[in-house]
Amino acid sequence: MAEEVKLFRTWSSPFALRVVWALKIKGIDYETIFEDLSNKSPSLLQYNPVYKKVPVLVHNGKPIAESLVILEYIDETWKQAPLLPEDPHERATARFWAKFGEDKVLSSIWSVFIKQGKEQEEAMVPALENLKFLEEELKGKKFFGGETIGFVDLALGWLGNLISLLEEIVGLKVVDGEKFPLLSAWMQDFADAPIIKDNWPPRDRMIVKFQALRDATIVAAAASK
Ligand SMILES: N[C@@H](CCC(=O)N[C@@H](CS)C(=O)NCC(=O)O)C(=O)O
Repeated sequence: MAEEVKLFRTWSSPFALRVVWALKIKGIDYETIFEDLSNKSPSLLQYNPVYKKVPVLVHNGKPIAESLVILEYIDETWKQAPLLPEDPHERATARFWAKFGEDKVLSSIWSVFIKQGKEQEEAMVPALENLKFLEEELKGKKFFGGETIGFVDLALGWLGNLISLLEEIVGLKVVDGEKFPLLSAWMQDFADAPIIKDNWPPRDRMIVKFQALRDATIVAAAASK
């Protein structure tokens, strides 16, 4: 039976990009449905009624939501180019770091981005502490997955790009090459990998989008004080 694989996404969603990269790494053909999040399609609401968010992968009519859950599904369904290691402890460790990226790293970096002045300086402290853990985890490895891009790289991959966008918008260095040599090298190696590079949204469009998002968040925070 011919496989039917559909991906509901937006052009800029960092979470959806993880899925794009995973499908490309596995060499899976799929159809893309671009959503307008201000006017979500009935299909998206039907496939992800709980969160109503992208990405959603629909495989032979069956939906899977939440990007990290989708990555695991992809890895279990198409065995070529494995994303997770085989050993149970190594698999658990990979899931741990992906979760750490989600729970701690992303939110602490985002906090630096949407704050200003003294509050921003304060927000830098936990952000740098979290990045230090990632720096340690990269010791002796090119990618979090070892020699090749794996589950943790895809989970954190967006962050590599996001940090440099945010640094440009805010005019602040977060991942300093001297303090974080391994993380800096990883960000470069990840961004330069052909599958990643070829599926990255245009940087100038992202700058405009994230600048607007930052401005709106700052205005909303000031209004609620
Ligand atoms: N935890 C989710 C996050 C997905 C997410 O936040 N998607 C955003 C786009 S980047 C979205 O669909 N937002 C629509 C909404 O919040 O209504 C995942 O990993 O898939």
